[in-house]
Amino acid sequence: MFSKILIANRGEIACRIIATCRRLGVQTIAVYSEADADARHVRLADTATCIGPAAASESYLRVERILAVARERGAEAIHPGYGFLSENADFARAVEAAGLVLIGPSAETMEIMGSKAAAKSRMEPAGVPLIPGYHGADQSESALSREADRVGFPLMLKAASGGGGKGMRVVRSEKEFADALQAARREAAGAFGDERMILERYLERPRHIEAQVFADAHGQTVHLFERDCSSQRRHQKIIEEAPAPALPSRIRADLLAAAVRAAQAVDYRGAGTVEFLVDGEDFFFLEMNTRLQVEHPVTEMITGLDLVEWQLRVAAGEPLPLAQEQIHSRGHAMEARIYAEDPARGFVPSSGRVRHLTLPADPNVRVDSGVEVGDTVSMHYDPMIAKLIVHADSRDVCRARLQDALAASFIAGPATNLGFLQALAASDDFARGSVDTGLLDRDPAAVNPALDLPIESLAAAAAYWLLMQEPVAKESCPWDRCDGWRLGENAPRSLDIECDNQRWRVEAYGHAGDYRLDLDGTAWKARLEPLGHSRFRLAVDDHSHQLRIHSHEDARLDVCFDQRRWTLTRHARFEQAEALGSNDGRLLAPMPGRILEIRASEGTPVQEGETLLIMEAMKMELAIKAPFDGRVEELAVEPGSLVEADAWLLTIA
Ligand code: MV4
Repeated sequence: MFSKILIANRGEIACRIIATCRRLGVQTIAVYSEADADARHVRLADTATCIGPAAASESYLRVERILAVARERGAEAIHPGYGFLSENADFARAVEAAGLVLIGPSAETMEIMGSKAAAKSRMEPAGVPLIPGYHGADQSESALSREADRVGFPLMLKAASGGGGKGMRVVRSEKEFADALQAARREAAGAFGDERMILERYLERPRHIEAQVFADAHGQTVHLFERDCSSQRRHQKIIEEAPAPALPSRIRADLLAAAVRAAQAVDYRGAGTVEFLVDGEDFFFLEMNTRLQVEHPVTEMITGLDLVEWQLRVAAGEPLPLAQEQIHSRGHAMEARIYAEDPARGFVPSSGRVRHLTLPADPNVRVDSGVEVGDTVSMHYDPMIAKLIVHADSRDVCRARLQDALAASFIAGPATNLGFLQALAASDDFARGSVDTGLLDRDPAAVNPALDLPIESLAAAAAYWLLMQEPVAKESCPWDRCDGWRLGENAPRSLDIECDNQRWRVEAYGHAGDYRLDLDGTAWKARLEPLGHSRFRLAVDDHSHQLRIHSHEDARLDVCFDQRRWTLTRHARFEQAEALGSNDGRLLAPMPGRILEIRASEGTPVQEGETLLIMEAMKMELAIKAPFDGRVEELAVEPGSLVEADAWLLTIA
């Protein structure tokens, strides 16, 4: 075994590799970019060296710099993780030339699998089923057009040296072919510097099932069963699981045997994944990934093995730890990827500082994460924050545990796909195990329908905010209470609550978690009882429910109820009344509070709607905006000032 390795990666996978190294007594050298100086992988590693600026091309992709660090620090081997340099044959060659070991297959194997045409040519004689098509050398338009007619329509044009989803085109008829070919060639030339194409019959709704294989340098090759990764969006995987649901055992056995033959056909070494498209009873080779994959933990959960340990042993020249007959699959595992992205805005990546991070601390849930509270999710890298991996004896229990793990998770700061993951996990398609690769792109609303806000979620949010307003101590003194106490009877407290651009006005009576909520003329009896760890029991009229409330601490919270997640925002009651007293340009405080920030300065021009100052009132932030274009004439407060309701804040001329 090695005594010291360098990890040419970042984030959760670097942390994951360090964990196994620590267990095996292998020292770790981390490399990092300037943006990652305080990253978790840097903190966990035995030593760490900065290799350049944030952009990957100036840090994690700098081959010479990484090799120099490896030599200086005395690494014997380099683990490339996934992404970055992990499937780069030139890097593999450079590592070898530097007298180091790359934890992965040979450069030659990477090169073959980097080309769809070369890979298919190798698979054919090995008896690995291929999608009917053409991957020949004659790339003239007439040859391709003739082959297209032979393959039939619809067909798929794929860049011969492409990977993932780039340079692909579906062609539905002969008359579309010439234009599609031209467009695909142009795209492929731009993306890969190679305009060669292959043709394949287009499968409309295939499942993506991949086999984990392992090979040592002594001629042994085994599989570690399969994973189903059919739930994808724009080629980004979302939930993966093992075993593949509803895969007949005959097909599973054939597919796994074909995967082993595929690895043998390219003299594979180390951990690899053979991807297949499964269409009814048929399965076809798609491509082989010559790296450890993001979703490897589901395989670890069903086999009880540590794949990084196997990688290290095989790279160090040891034989595979187990023979095929000694490798068993037990139960069911699922992995959900939590991304910093905003499903409400077309899944655009979201970046920023992680202000709160709650991930399940449950022996049934494995959390692989590269991010901690206070860390920044940078737009320079993959937006994955963490992976939740659960295991159970059956798929149904596994799915239930995943749902619970998702509901228990909470991230404030960047937007996340947690609500989308919960919707997918709860969907009929996922429950049946019938998700195909195109489902989420065809119709995201199929698994994530816009649901009306249930009264339970609204009542939970209202009751939570009401409860939080009530002081715990000194309750006996009416002057310290903000729950509407008055001599004689309590006045209603009102809340303006927003969810998905809809607003509700709730009038509330009561205190200490026991309320009457008046909403659009209906009165609801709500009782909220904290159970700890974000769990609450909520009774609405005669029904009670367990649910979770996660507070963002900025007048916003997430309610997880009935396997779904709602994000609710509380608005200041007088928010629309920002122009109180605006006729004479004197802006007054809409409620008592504290001045947090002053954006305006005396004498400067301002525009209508511009935020002039921010105050904190009733635990909320409130922006005071200019009611019209003008100039700030006089500022009457300063940051930190405590103001009464209707206090004069500033004057605009
Ligand atoms: C296909 C296909 C249907 N028919 N090939 C997309 C990524 C690339 N690696 C291969 N891909 C596909 N190839 C034929 N002949 C559908 C896809 C595909 C897909 C495959 C796996 C996982 C997700 C996918 C999402 C859309 C399309």
